[in-house]
Amino acid sequence: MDSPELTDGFHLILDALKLNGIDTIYGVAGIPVTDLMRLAVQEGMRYYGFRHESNACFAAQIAGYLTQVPGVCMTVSGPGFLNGMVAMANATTNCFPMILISGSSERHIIDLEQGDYEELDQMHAAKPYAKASYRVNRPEDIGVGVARAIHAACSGRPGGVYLDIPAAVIGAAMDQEAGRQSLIKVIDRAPAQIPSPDSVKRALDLLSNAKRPLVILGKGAAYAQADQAIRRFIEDSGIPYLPMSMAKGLLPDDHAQCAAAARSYSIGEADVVMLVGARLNWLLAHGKARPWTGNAQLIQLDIAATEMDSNIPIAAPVVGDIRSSIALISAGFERKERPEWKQWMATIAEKRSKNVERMAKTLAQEPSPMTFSSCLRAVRDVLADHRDVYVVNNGANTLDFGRNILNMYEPRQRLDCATWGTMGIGMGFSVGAATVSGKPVVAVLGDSEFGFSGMELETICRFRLPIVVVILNNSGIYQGDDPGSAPSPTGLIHGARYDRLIEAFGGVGYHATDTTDVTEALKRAIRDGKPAVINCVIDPKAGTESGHITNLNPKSSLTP
Ligand code: ADP
Ligand code: TZD
Ligand code: MG
Repeated sequence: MDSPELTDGFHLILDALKLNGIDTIYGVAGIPVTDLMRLAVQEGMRYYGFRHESNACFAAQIAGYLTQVPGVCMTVSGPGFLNGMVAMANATTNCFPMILISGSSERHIIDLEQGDYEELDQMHAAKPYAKASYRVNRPEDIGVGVARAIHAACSGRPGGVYLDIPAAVIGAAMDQEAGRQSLIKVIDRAPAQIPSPDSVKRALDLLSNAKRPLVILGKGAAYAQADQAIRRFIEDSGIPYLPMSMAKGLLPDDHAQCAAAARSYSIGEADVVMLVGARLNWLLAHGKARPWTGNAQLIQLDIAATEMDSNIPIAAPVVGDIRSSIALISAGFERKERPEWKQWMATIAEKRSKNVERMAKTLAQEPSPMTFSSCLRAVRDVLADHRDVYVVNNGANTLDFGRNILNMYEPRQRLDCATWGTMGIGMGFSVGAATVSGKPVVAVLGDSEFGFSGMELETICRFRLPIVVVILNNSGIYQGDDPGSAPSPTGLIHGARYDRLIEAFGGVGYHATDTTDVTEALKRAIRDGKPAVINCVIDPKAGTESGHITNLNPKSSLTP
């Protein structure tokens, strides 16, 4: 008798991913997933091997954010899994869809704590930080496990999902046909969630009675990929809007209705604020502290019902997906002349011009050494001619100045630490963005931020990715120490030549001491399309402690 054709966990995992349109894996190899990665490559999937799981996991989640298909990160058990967990928590906090798949050790040894190789109860360890955490205990359940992970990652509010696959299951064989039939092609990853007609009417009533309405666009709006509908609603209504950092570019930053350069004024004076995929968290002072004045009634468009009233009362909650919600609000919105709104927009535009003028004066200065402002102005001007570039921006001052100075013109092309203030996203996000978009990436990073993931320079050189890392090197976290003094808690080494690090891997290093250097180097690096580092020497005293959130930093009243 012929022996039956067999398949095994290795093949079933990859088949389940491929069946669901997942063709890329980010990870770090080792027991028990090494052969899984080899097989993935053999079967035509893209595998990007990193130097640390955190960075692989950051790459996966930003791929998920950009494509709405969950990014997949794969790690070994125990420490490799835990290395990925900070990034997985970051995905959940930021509502990015991703799946972390880790191999795990022998269940019967783990559960009796008998000391297996890389022993850890990973499924339970992941639970507090994941939107969902599952374990597959039999090869015939791999299909269900992957399908459930996809649903959990993408439906409703997206997030990070953990999928635990013990080594024994990865290696286990089963009948090939039964295995094939056990796989599931997910029909609808993120079902539309239509808001109730009542909720839409309530929002429209509030809006039409407003005198000074304001829209705040968050990264939930960017994620929803309802770009045209959002733009049309804003333009048809004439309402001024503010983009949260990763919503920049949803409408171009130089749009006539952009209120970003009059942010405090517009929030403080608005009588109705419509939040579109933005939470009232610390980034919006919880809707309570300055610039909020208690003047505004709120409309909130969000897919998560539990988000409503989380900080202050929401007068018109609209629970649904943004594509559906915006379509209904847009359809119900009465288009007519509203002189009051025009006047309001004009006042904002006037404030904005004044602020822009003031900022232009600062930006035009050429101090030596460079400041954040002068260096970023040079970066801004080069990027204005390269609007397909994805910008990853992180650090403290580097982030705060970068958010204000670097203009975005296209949706979802600005990526940063966002909700959690996480340092270390720089290189992972860059790899994720480069690999899913095929476009050049310019990562504008603080020297401390870069250090969290700097070894991935080797990764970008190995895969020859078009990533240019611009390091704003002020010799420290927020500020640098005086030359020659003992290292302080915030100081980093003076005169560090980050440009030389990438040369070790065959990439191109540039050392920039003035804005002409920055301009020339960035132009060349983007044109070459090869991995590069531009080490920009910034005045160590140019930054402020904690950047723009000094108010969150406790200070002892007892020490001088
Ligand atoms: P930002 O940091 O830009 O202000 P947040 O991360 O705070 O944005 O808020 C994003 C919000 O968008 C979350 O509350 C999330 O539930 C919501 N969201 C994500 N995707 C969608 C979607 N497709 N439709 C509606 N809301 C969404
Ligand atoms: N660790 C992690 C994971 N996240 C953090 N946010 C911090 C530590 C604390 N931290 C910040 O909040 S910003 C920052 C750290 C270490 C680095 C700031 O230095 P930088 O930027 O060089 O990146 P600037 O331009 O010097 O301000
Ligand atoms: Mg720094």
